[in-house]
Amino acid sequence: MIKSLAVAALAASALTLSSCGGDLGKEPELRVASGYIEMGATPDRPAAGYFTIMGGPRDVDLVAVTADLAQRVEMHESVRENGVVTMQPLTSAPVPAKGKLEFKPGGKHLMIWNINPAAVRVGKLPMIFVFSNNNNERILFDLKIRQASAAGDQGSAAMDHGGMDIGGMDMGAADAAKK
Ligand SMILES: [Cu+2]
Repeated sequence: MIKSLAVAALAASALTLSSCGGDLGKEPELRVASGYIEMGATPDRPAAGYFTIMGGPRDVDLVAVTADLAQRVEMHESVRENGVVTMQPLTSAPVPAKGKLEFKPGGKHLMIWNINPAAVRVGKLPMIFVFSNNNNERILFDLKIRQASAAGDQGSAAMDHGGMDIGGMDMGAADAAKK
């Protein structure tokens, strides 16, 4: 947690430096800048979603991401401890003022179950990003859908998420053990 805050602070300061030449005096606007979905290796496995959100004038939290054309969307964070990657559900993620929030392979990510086949054919999934400001401001953004990396193409996203799926199964087993 402390580590991720430090990373966010670094990202924020880098952004401040790089934007010096450009939009001086212009208010930053909270927005989804980019993103994509990578399908699971097989249809029964969840897809992974990654994106970058640029912060506005104030700190806010991303509190949910939803899609009408998917059965379920969850925010997760993968954490490596003692060489083992597990993932934890996230209820919110901070978007620092004038900074950015990144969901990327090996870190925070979306897991998306059962995307509507029509959306997969079109190659994009309309998503709703819900924030903690302005009575839960909603930003609509289409994430492009990519097929899972083929076996010959060792895409880091697919590899990382393969590890996380194991973490998810472990979590499920732990839940079952409690009952
Ligand atoms: Cu996950």
